[in-house]
Amino acid sequence: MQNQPFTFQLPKDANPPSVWDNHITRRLSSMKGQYLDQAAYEAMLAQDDTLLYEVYEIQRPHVVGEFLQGVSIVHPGKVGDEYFMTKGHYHEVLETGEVYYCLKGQGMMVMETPEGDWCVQEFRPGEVLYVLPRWAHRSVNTSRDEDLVFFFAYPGNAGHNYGTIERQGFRKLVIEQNGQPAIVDNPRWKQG
Ligand code: M6P
Ligand code: ZN
Repeated sequence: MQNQPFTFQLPKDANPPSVWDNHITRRLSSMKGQYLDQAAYEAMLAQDDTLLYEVYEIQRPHVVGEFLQGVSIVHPGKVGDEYFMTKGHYHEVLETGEVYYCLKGQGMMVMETPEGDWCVQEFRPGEVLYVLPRWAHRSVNTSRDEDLVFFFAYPGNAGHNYGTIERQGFRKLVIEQNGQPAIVDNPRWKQG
């Protein structure tokens, strides 16, 4: 780990940033129960445990005052009509936000709060997306054939709470309808 201030470059295409410590890969098998079309999910998994997304993380202490930063790449594809997406999470420390900067591709950030608010914002290259404290977040790649690539930074003490989303899902899904991305209610969303 660096003990001096440092700089690094962000990728212009789907390459990793010039500095990173952990390479996290998430495959279809880690998304059990998350996609609406369970039959399509099982059929796809039987063929191949497809790589859905990757995270290149710069290691920093998980403490107040630090920022955890990195680059994520969500690959294009669908399970049934539902686009490839990240697991999504709340922060363990709910009152912590996250900054995203879209480098490449097209997609959407699906967000919601424990109070019942929801919001979907588009990822556009060159734009910053700010996830407020208290908002669960999931990135979705809505492109047919291009990676969605973004930089992220969040407080070192935030932590990831995956359990809530694993149990209840997100209120909204992003699916392909008539060849276009559409935001629809998640019929399986349940409180708790
Ligand atoms: C973003 C950041 C990371 C996160 C990653 C993948 O890049 O929020 O902290 O790990 O997305 O999302 P998830 O952890 O929900 O799988
Ligand atoms: Zn987060």
